[in-house]
Amino acid sequence: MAKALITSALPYINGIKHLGNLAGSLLPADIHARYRRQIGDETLFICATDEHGTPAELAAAEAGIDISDYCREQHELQADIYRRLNLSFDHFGRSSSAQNHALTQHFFQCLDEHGFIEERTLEQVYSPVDGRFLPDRYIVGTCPHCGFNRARGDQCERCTRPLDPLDLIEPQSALSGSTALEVRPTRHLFLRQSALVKDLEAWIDSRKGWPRLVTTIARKWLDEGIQDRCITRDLSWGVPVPKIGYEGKVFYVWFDAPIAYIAATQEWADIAPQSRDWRYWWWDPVDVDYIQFLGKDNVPFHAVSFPCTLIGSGEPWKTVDVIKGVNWLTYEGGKFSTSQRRGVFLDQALDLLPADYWRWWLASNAPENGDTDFSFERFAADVNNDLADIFGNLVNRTLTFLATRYDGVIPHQGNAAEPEERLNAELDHRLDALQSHHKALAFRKAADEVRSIWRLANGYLAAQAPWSVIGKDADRAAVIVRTGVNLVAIAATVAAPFIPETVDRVLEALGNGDRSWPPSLTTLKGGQSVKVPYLLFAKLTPEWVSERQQQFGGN
Ligand code: B3M
Ligand code: ZN
Repeated sequence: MAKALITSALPYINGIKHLGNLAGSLLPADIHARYRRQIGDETLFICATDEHGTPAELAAAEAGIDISDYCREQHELQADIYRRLNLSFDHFGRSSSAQNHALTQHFFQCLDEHGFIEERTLEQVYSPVDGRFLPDRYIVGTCPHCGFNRARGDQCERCTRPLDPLDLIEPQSALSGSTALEVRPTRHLFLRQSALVKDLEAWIDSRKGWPRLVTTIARKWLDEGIQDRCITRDLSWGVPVPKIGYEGKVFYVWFDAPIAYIAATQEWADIAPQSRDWRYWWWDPVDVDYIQFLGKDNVPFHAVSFPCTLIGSGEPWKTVDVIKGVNWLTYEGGKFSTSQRRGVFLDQALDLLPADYWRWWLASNAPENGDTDFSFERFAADVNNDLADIFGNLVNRTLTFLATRYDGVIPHQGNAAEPEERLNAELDHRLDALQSHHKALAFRKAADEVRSIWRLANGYLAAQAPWSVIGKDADRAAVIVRTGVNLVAIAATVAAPFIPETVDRVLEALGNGDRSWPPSLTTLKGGQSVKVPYLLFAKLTPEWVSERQQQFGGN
């Protein structure tokens, strides 16, 4: 039995996330975690809110609440939404936890002892009007690389390049809008990533199975030359820097956020210390497969920065095996934007439809080989076809036929014949393909294969037509119906990682909670009674689509 450690990029605390965040990391991580549990692997799925940094401070200031209250409320709000989306975290923690404070300081001390920390005096932007330094997002201006005019001091949202606030053209304070900015000296700590380049390169070379997108981004960073990285900030909200002379400064959010993958595992272990051991997963572990899920803008931090922290500590920490990075989900031809409230946010999505509609569409259209555009029209067309016509119909017509003609009891007569053998062979082949797509973390292909299995089931029933055979050959009709009910169970089982809530309802109707792998055509036997689940998926009408387009400002 393999062991799978799975993390999703930590959703940032300021506000409810949109469909793009779900598609980029949370959902693929959940599908993979569910699949690994299904095949019997020992699985730990960890996530947390990423709570430090300037956007949180700015949002709390805007809302007029204390930053720690703000984060607590926002954490609860996000946790509730992820529960409703059936994201099966073993733990959803917080980067502001006591565990993360302690662990972040520990990593810093290790790095310092090994000579990887260097003090430098920096010239930083100071705003006399605001009475403070303006790190990162406290300052906005034009990106020197691509000309984007709302670039932030830490990273350009358009070209994704990390920035130094002093790089910005025509900078201004995000707090007061003041352009009367000065440059003043301030002391900061740097992680000497340049001293870790050899180790980092060897580490990257030893990784296998990274998607090309991720390898390309990591290589580009290595080729451009890894820079030393400033890991402290003149802020008060964050993990305090445990060094004399650094009172009142905290670590940079991107230093402590990935450490929270480990710290959130410690939070999880602290809930039941007798039965849970975080070291089992993170400290020199045996045979753990560690997979990180994230959007492409987060790749540099996971392929370069965080590994530098772990490797530079000199301690036997688990590093990631595969980084599954994906492209963007776009919204009706443009970008999703949290700051501009453009797109569909997860609370709105859940108000419109149950989680499985969204989960299915986002997985079966995963932005794996390029960006994917979400539009309500495409969404409705796919949902109607895949979920209502193909899957819903398979379940409904099979189980309704069983209910009306056999009183809901699976018949025992008859023996499987040539059509069932052919079906079985085809099914084996498709289940193998599905497995290999899951192993390759190719979710779009996995969803395609699930759809093919649904179609195979529908095709078998259409060709064998039990409704016409029943009048001529009762034994033969019984075989077909029994096979059909098992096909429904298989169709549900293979879909369980994607649409878990619906699958639960179907398997419950089949009186069989078993969703283990591999599913077989003979699991459900004659004599067992079966119910018909209430309508699984409603069709989305053209009116629904145009109302949504108006509501959300689509085309
Ligand atoms: N919070 C994602 C973002 O806000 C970031 C991920 C952290 S993963 C350690 O872009
Ligand atoms: Zn740019």
